[in-house]
Amino acid sequence: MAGNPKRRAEGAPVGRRALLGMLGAGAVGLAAAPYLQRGWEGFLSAAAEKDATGLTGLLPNPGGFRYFSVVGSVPRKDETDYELRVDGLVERRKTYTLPELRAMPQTRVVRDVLCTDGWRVNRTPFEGVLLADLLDAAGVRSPGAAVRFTCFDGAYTESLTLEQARRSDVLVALNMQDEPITHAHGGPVRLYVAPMYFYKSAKWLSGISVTDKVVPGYWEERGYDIDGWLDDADRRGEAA
Ligand SMILES: Nc1nc2c(c(=O)[nH]1)N[C@H]1C(S)=C(S)[C@@H](COP(=O)(O)O)O[C@H]1N2
Ligand SMILES: [Mo]
Repeated sequence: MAGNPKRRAEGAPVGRRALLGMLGAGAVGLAAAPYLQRGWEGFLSAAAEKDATGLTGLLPNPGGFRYFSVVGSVPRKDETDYELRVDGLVERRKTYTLPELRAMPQTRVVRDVLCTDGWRVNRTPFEGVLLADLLDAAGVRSPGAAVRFTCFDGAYTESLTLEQARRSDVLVALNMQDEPITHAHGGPVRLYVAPMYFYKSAKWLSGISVTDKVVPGYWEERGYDIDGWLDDADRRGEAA
């Protein structure tokens, strides 16, 4: 973590913790601290050392990912109660259900996922609705210039400029690794901002609000760069 250019030392690990609350109550007290310090593999081995019950065998294999949440527990939502609200500086506010999002044209993006903590997962498919399509449907009005994202975990927020938000590799994602996004990965709907560090990809997405300027997100208020570009990203990108 030290020396990571995306994070200032004083802003670093405040409140950052793993998503163990979702994975099974028994695992929480056991392993939250080792997980933080050593990452998933460290967590698994630490848990295995202490756990004679076989509990860790029940934890899903994250396939190179680590699960992150800034809160301890997040309500589960599915097609019966999930809603995504688009509002702010738009002509037409709209609230989408999960079936409505699934019925819209879907775009697939396959890139490498990188977290500022240093882990990466290469060639990860995400699929969903272009954020640009939702913005077009809503009709951005003056002086709209940025987008603010809110989450049904009640805490996390993110932001993009309108230009970034309209890129053809920025999705309101419904699938990840060719399966519906799991709760632990931010399902049923998360943001996926392919050209930026994964902290930009807000999990449990519930709100998209057009604003007149960028409002710094949760980690950005705690020291992360608002500029989340990956080193190899094409910053001009392609508007969708
Ligand atoms: N709502 C919410 N979204 C979030 C986060 C979070 O804590 N809460 N963490 C971010 C960070 S730092 C990363 S690396 C990824 C982790 O996604 P994953 O848990 O699916 O691996 O989610 C991002 N989006
Ligand atoms: Mo991250």
